Amino acid sequence: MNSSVKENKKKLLTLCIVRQNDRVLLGMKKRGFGQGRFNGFGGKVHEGETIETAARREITEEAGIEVINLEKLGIIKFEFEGSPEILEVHIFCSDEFIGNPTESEEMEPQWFNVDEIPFEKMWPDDIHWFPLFLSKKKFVGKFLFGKEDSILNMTLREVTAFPEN
Ligand code: 8OG
Repeated sequence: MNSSVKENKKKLLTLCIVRQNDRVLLGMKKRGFGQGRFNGFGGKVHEGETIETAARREITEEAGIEVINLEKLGIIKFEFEGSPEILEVHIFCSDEFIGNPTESEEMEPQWFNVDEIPFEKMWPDDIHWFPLFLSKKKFVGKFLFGKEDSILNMTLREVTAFPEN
C-alpha cells in the first residue's frame, strides 16, 4: 500500500582513505558527484553487498589497489536542503595494500603529507572530521548542506563503537 508519509531516502556509501605513516592517499575526482575535488575512494553500496565489501570493490575500481586491512572510523550522514535524500557515508582507514595506485576513469590518485591535506579542494565538511580520522578516533556526524556548499548545520562526536547495521 502506498503511504503518504514522506520518508527520507537513505543511500549507503563508502569512503576509504589509505594512510601510511605521514601520508594519505587521495584522488582527484574526474567526473560526477564531487568532480574537481580530492577525496578518498568509494561509492554506493550495491544490493546484496556488505559495506566493507563495497569499500574494497570501490577502491580497487577507482585506484587499482587491493586493501589488506580496513578499519571503520566514521559514519557521517549528509543531507541537502530541499532534498529528501540522506547519504550515509561509512569511512574506512587502511594502512596496507597490494598494487600501485593507478589512475582510473573516475580518479587520479595522489599522496599527500598529513600536514598538507588540500582542504580547500575537498568537500567543506572534511576539514571538520579529518583531524579525528588522522588521530584514529571513531566518530559519527551529520551535516546539512545549503546552497553553494554552505554548511547550515552540523554535529560531530567521538564514539567508542558504532551501532550494529
Ligand atoms: O559513487 P559516487 O562517486 O557518487 O560516490 C560519492 C563518494 O563521495 C563516496 O565515496 C562518498 C563520498 N562523499 C559524499 N559526500 C562526501 C563529503 O561530504 N565528504 C567526503 N570526503 N566524501 C563524501 O558522498
